[in-house]
Amino acid sequence: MGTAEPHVATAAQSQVDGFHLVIDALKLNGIDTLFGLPGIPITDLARMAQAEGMRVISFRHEQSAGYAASIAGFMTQKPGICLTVSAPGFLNGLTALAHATTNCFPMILVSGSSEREVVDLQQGDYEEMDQLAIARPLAKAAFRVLHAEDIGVGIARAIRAAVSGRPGGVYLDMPGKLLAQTMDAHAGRGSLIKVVDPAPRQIPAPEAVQRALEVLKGAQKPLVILGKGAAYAQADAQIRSLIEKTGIPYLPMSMAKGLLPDTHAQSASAARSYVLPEADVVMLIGARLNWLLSHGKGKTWGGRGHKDWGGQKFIQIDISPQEADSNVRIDAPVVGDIGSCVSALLAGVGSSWPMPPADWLAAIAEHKGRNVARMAETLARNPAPMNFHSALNVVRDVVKANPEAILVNEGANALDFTRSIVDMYRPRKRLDVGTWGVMGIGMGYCVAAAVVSGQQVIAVEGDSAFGFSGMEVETICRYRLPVCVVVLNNNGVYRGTDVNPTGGPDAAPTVFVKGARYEKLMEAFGGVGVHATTPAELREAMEAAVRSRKPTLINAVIDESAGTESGRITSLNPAAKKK
Ligand code: ADP
Ligand code: TZD
Repeated sequence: MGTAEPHVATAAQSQVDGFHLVIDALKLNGIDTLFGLPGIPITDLARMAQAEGMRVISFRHEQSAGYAASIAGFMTQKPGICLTVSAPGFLNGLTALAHATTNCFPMILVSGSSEREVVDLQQGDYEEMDQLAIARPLAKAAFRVLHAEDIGVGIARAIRAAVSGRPGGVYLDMPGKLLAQTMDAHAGRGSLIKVVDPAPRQIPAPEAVQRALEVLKGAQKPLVILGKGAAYAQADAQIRSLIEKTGIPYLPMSMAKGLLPDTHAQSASAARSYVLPEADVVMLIGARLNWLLSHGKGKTWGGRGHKDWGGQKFIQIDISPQEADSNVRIDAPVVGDIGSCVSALLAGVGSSWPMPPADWLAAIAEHKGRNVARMAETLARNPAPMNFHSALNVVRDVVKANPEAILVNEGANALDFTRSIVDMYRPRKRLDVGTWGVMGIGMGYCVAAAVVSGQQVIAVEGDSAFGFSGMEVETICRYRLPVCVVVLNNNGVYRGTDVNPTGGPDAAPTVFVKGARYEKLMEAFGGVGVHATTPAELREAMEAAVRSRKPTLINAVIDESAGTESGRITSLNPAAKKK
């Protein structure tokens, strides 16, 4: 493969090629970073992008590059770009594209593709695949550009589709031939589009706001639920103001933790199982009533049977008009962007909004107090071997001392315990498995979080979860990123104690090599590896990592019998239900 030629070659002084039109179109729209993995036909695109001053982050697997792009989109409100080769590279990136769409993160998967004529006649081209057709159902939108003069429009459409309305994943197909096409440089420059107002504000209808305020006013036991849409919206001050002016207790969904500090007096997190069935009016802000909220019905919500409505009224603030009534009746949908909706509600709330009834707040405080005391007792124990609680007690302290640090989290028990034990203090600092509960986001998220923010990243990983993207520790070392990975190692998926019932030589399906030394993986690439078997060792290693900002992997060995099947969602397991 040829190396990147300087921007404009002599004979073609007045010509521009597809490569440069793509780069210039992205830069024109403030996109300065590409996450990807090179190969035919996009190697030179990556090289030229770097030569033109873009940050190009190369991964070891496209799935990690894709997850990086998706979370960069969540953090910045600009589409994260993932660049892949055709067919297999494209397919490797596709999981992340679907993940972005599912989680409402703006992302653009740009994949090189083979020659249209050959693909369409199925003549067996190198990495032949009808990528556009395959991407379409998994993306919010999918486009292909065939002519250099359309690159500007293609990228503009992709950006708008990714960030406007409900954000999502967009696929952009770039046949190899397109990148090498040339056109008149002046016309080329003129064909690029700087997208004006890519995510326009969507002002809610005044009557919808009024309706919501009336429902809220009638509440005896109001509750607000903040979802990751609220975190994405970057309307932090308005949201905090609405919560504090109304005095309504709130529950943050996982990635909305820290939107207000978890230590806030109005946080009802520690009384979650009390407030959900008890609340009479629930205002959802950027949160869907999907499985993570038990579909808004059933016993979690005080319903008698598992599909019964609990009797509460719902207000839902969401940018998607189709979201309301997806699971239960929404009495007051407020459709618009969260910043505009919350501002409109705030204006209606004014300065004399009555506080929620004192007995509701007192009952929540009592439940909280009891649960917090119980948790404190558990966290203070120091069992040998270490368990999830004694290890996470350390992480909790380190995050408290470093509130700007970004916490990446995946696993089953490793996820559930971290979510409930580790308090977050700032918005958008907790990045996790999201709507699907997908494993494999870990190292890709770490790379993107460090690249985008420059902040220290701390990843808390189940040992199984880590394995999905573990090779990216090389990427972390290569770019010298301030990432500290803590692998909570209990020798398997969920636990390491299963045995093969036949007595045969194969390990049980959930069990890994016992006593694996994950820290050596980091050492292999020049990072710091630590084997920690006590909370004191874990603490020392984490503090050193944060101090030095060196790539660090701490193999935190915990009790292999700690944890439950699937963590908190054992009940979704058909086999476990039968037991
Ligand atoms: P969680 O998993 O935290 O409960 P979800 O991903 O289920 O959150 O819900 C996020 C919701 O936020 C989606 O329904 C999405 O349409 C909505 N959303 C995303 N961005 C915005 C925004 N800027 N304004 C309004 N709603 C938004
Ligand atoms: N594959 C993918 C892509 N996503 C998944 N969620 C799973 C498989 C199934 N799965 C979970 O839901 S959690 C998990 C798997 C394999 C790993 C749990 O083990 P762990 O964490 O070691 O990461 P704990 O702390 O030991 O439970």
